[in-house]
Parts: sequence; structure tokens; C-alpha cells
Amino acid sequence: MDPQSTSNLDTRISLPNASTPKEHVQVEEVCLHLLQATLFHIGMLWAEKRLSVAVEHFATNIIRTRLTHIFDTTPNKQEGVIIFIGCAPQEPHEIGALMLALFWRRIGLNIVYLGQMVEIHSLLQEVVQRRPWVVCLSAMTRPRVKDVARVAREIAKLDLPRPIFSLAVVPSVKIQN
Ligand code: B12
Repeated sequence: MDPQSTSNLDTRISLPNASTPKEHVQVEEVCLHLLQATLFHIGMLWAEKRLSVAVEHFATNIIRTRLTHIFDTTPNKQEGVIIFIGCAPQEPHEIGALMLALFWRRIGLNIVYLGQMVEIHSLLQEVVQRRPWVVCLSAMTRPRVKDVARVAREIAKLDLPRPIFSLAVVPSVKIQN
């Protein structure tokens, strides 16, 4: 695949602050300044019952399928250290993790995207077999954070070399000792 062709995925859109109507915008900017804000807003409207679940799912799916397409069509470096990115066990919120996977694939890292609801035992099996350098899991709610803590404890028991483990949580999740 021509790596140049992925740059076409850097979308051309009109942003409120853009100096010209069709300023060139990188995927990263679209994700962090437009899509995340839009999803946050959708979440607020949903919480206030001003938007139906169906509309929330519809909007989210448009964003998710578009990001998945960009991710799938971005060439993955099949060499060098491996990075696993996914969601905590039973965690369905995947867009933050998917964005991170996309950003890192775009800078040339070897990314394995595991998606929603990663199952802990098969994750540990893959960690043992493929020895990723980093494992990143995303969690949105308190029970899921506990699940991720379990994964971290299991990873800490593995023989060396162990991966760096990273947990990402939304600010609304408070972690207590
Ligand atoms: C889309 C969405 C869904 C979709 C998810 C679809 C999908 N395939 O991902 C669906 C419909 C499945 C869903 C379901 C639910 N949802 Co929901 N959902 C959202 C929504 C609207 C957007 C989330 C999102 O994608 N944001 C975009 C990403 C890019 O932003 P972000 O998550 O903040 O991520 C940033 C950082 O956290 C970080 N990051 C995120 N992940 C990662 C990963 C790594 C490794 C790193 C380094 C960084 C990182 O980087 C991002 C960019 O800065 C939010 C609203 C909101 N405020 O976010 C609610 C929200 C998260 N949902 C919520 C709830 C309550 C639910 C449900 C429990 C509702 C229900 N009663 O059924 C269920 C979950 C059921 C379950 N089994 O757990 C609440 C959570 C409140 C809480 N923390 O306790 C929110 C906040 C809505 C609200 N206002 O109350 N949801």
C-alpha cells in the first residue's frame, strides 16, 4: 500500500477557528478537538435525557466505523516492539483506545488493537507468547478499573521481560486505594 495514500485520510473539514473554510486538518486534531468534544456533548445530552439511546448509538457508530477504517488502512509496521491497546474486561467504550491505537500506528509503531472487552486470560496468554513492550487498557467506570487492576497484578507475576502496563481512565472515574 502506498503510505502516501493514508495522508488522504487526514480529512479536510471546516472548523470554526480555521482561517480558511477548507483548512487541512490532521486526523489527530479532528479526534482530539472535534470528535472527543462531540462525544462528550452527546454523553451530556444522553445523561440529561435530551437525546435517545438510539441517536447516541447512531452517532457513536458513525465515528467508530470511520476511525476503524482509518486505522485498518494505515500501514502497520510489522517489526520492532509490539504494543497492545484495548479495553478493560467488560469495557465497551473503545473510542479513546482506538484513537490512541490510530495515533501510534500513524507514527510508525507496531500496534495490535485488541478492541472492546478484552478477556483477561487470553490477554495474559498473548502477553506471554508475543511479549509486547507496552500493554494499554482503557476503563470508563469504577468496576472496570478494578478489573484492570487485576490485569496489572497478573502481569506483575509474569516472568521477565514484562511489558510496561498503562491504564487510561476517564476523569469521572475516581480511583481509591
Ligand atoms: C460512546 C459512549 C458509549 C458507547 C460506546 C461505544 C464504543 N464502541 O465505544 C456505548 C453505547 C456502548 C456506551 C455504553 C454505556 N455507557 Co457510555 N458513553 C459514551 C460517550 C458518549 C462517549 C465516550 C467516548 O468514546 N468518548 C471519546 C473519547 C475519545 O474520549 P474519552 O473517552 O474521554 O478518552 C480520552 C481520554 O480518556 C483518553 N483515553 C481514553 N481511552 C484511552 C486509552 C488509553 C490507553 C490512553 C492512553 C488514553 C485513553 O484519551 C481520550 C482523548 O483525550 C460517553 C460520554 C463522555 N463523556 O465521554 C458516555 C459515558 C462514558 N457512558 C456512560 C455510561 C453510564 C454508559 C453505560 C453504563 C450506560 C448504560 N446504563 O447502559 C453503558 C456501559 C455499559 C457497560 N457494559 O459497561 C457514562 C459513564 C459515567 C461513569 N464514568 O461512570 C458516560 C460518561 C456518559 C455520561 N455522561 O454519563 N457508551
